[in-house]
Amino acid sequence: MDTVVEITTATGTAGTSDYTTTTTTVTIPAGNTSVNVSIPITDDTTDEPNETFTVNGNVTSGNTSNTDPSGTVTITDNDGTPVVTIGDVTVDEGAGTASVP
Ligand SMILES: [Ca+2]
Ligand SMILES: [Ca+2]
Repeated sequence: MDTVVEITTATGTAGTSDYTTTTTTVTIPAGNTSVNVSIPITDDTTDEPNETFTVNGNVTSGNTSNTDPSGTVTITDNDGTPVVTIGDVTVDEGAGTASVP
């Protein structure tokens, strides 16, 4: 007997700017035990903590002992901590002000 699972995603500390909300239905063929669901992840440029979102399932057809499985996806940040810099300038004493970048 095939198992049919409706898949939805739910935001956690990861929001919709961090991954693409995904709603799909997957069929696990009889004799198989798993399928993979692809959920696009956004590679942003913001330094941030690792973030998570939830993938929920609703078994709509099949013979399973549970009907509401869920899992957590952890997105590990790959952006470095920003650095604050203050530039060096040389200014004539008659300039009035020093503009420091
Ligand atoms: Ca992010
Ligand atoms: Ca990031």
